[in-house]
Amino acid sequence: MTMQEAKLYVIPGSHPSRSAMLMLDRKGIPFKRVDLMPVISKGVVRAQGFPGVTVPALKLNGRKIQGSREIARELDHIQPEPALYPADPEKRGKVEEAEAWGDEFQQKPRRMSWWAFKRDRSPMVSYSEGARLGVPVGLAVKTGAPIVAIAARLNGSTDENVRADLAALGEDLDRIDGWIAAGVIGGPEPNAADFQLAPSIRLLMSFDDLRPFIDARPCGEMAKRIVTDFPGRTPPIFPAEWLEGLRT
Ligand SMILES: N[C@@H](CCC(=O)N[C@@H](CS)C(=O)NCC(=O)O)C(=O)O
Repeated sequence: MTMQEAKLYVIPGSHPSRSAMLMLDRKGIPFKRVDLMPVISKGVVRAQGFPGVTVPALKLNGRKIQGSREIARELDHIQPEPALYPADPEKRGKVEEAEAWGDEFQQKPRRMSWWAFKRDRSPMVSYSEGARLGVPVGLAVKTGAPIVAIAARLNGSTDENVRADLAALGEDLDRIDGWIAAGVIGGPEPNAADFQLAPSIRLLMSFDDLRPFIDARPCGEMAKRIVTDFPGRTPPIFPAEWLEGLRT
């Protein structure tokens, strides 16, 4: 079967979008990346005929596949090697469990990012490195206050939620380190859960406030190995007392 060129709709700096890009690269499937502006992306993706409003959204061989987990399964289906899921059902179950947890976990770095951008939009430019949005990134960021306000609201980026996310982060990272210790992720052949989790960790590490607590952990090492480059940097922004839980 001859493959048509794949088209992947993404938002610059979006962590699950990076998961999809990494998995396409892993399979050696060439694709055209279409960068979309957050919030505006919802309408574009719907207009392209996808059932939902989120990125990553992939057009491949006439099919429309939306969601990082769905994309992982479809890629293994159309091209089994290198496999994104283990053949052994028990091992596969564990990878799927870590992957599903990672899909939920995505919301925490997403919520933190919009919380931070609402306070200071200037770091947003760094997250759009290499993106082609159709307008200069600097201008998009300068005029982006309404988009940031909507995204922060839609993602529940309240002080209360972000504070709770930060308080639980140490435990979340311990859980990921536990999966590495158990050999579920972090092995020599990255699987769908590695690709799901690593970009979320890299997005967390883009915060100067958080990087020191993650860098030397097994999950920090794993994330740097799987995602060799991840754009963006946010200077210290969280109140010191919100980071207490990470210090202990
Ligand atoms: N968990 C899903 C959802 C992904 C998701 O929520 N993507 C965000 C970007 S990180 C999005 O499209 N948001 C719409 C917006 O920002 O307007 C996945 O892994 O594909």
